[in-house]
Amino acid sequence: MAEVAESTLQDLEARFQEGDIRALARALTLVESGHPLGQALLKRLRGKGQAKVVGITGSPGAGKSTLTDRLILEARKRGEKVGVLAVDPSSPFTGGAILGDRIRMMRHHQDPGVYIRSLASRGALGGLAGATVAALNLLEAFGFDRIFVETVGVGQSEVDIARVADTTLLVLTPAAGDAVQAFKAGVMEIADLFAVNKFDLPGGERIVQELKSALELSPPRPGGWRPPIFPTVAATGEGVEALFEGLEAHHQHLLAHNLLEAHRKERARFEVESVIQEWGRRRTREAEEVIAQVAQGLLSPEEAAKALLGLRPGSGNGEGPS
Ligand SMILES: Nc1nc2c(ncn2[C@@H]2O[C@H](COP(=O)(O)OP(=O)(O)OP(=O)(O)O)[C@@H](O)[C@H]2O)c(=O)[nH]1
Ligand SMILES: [Mg+2]
Repeated sequence: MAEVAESTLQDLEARFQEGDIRALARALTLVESGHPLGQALLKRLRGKGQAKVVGITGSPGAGKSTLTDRLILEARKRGEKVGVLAVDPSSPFTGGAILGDRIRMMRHHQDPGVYIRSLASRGALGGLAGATVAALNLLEAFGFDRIFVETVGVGQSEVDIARVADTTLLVLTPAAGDAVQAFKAGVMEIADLFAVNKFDLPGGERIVQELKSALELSPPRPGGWRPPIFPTVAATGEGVEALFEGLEAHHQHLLAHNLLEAHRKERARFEVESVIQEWGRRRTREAEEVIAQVAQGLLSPEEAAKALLGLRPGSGNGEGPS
């Protein structure tokens, strides 16, 4: 690395370690844009800090941001420093998400113990971008006690969030079909806790009963955890304190059963996979000729992949690199 970059890196790292919030903001921007300086900083900071990472997912408009806003209050009451990542899926029907999140969590902007950042999840095929996890690692290194990651549950992202967070909260509403959706998409298995939000609307009790029956049939979780269900009205704050206690109980469960380390390993695995995916995509974009040969039947996809990844032609069993 060039001399100038090294001193820039040292300067940024020093300010970051001093707790300068502008250094954090700068680092996040660097990481989000994939700038090498961001990666270099992250490498130095990795493993510093240990936050309770809570993933909050659910269908668009379920009240995730409103609920997060309330959960921040609960965390602050307990003296925790809180970081929030709101992942905008960049999809047409949540186009206003970033502005919405700002408005819904605005009251915290004067609070130096709270940092809120919206991120675009572009680049990860509708999933949680590797850059999001990098941002999460930065927040953790900055010394936040608790980090909330809000993602809209469309497609892959709720499965991804469960791999990245220690605790995954699925937000449902009495809206018709919400619970059914959850069963269908298999997100039942990834949620550690459920919030049935908008409990002020009709149908909440029914959803709770449906969830209970479904959970009785679902396989036991590591350490014997049984996902609890919390009725909430995020709009007024009703039920949020109990929900926060539930998050805390799950964290204690992870500690008591030595499960935190497995979560951290899964997060690392997710990060490595994200990098491999991104490299693979980049390689493929640059390899028009090889792709054309596959299209013409001159190469098999496996042969092409091996060539692009720089693996020996004979390696593996024909189904993948070994
Ligand atoms: N009736 C009622 N409305 C609520 C409740 N919680 C949130 N809302 C409203 O639901 C709408 C969506 O809330 P958000 O918090 O933005 O939902 P979200 O899940 O973050 O939405 P996206 O990030 O766009 O997916 C807003 O108009 C909220 O005021 C609740 O408990 N009851
Ligand atoms: Mg939101």
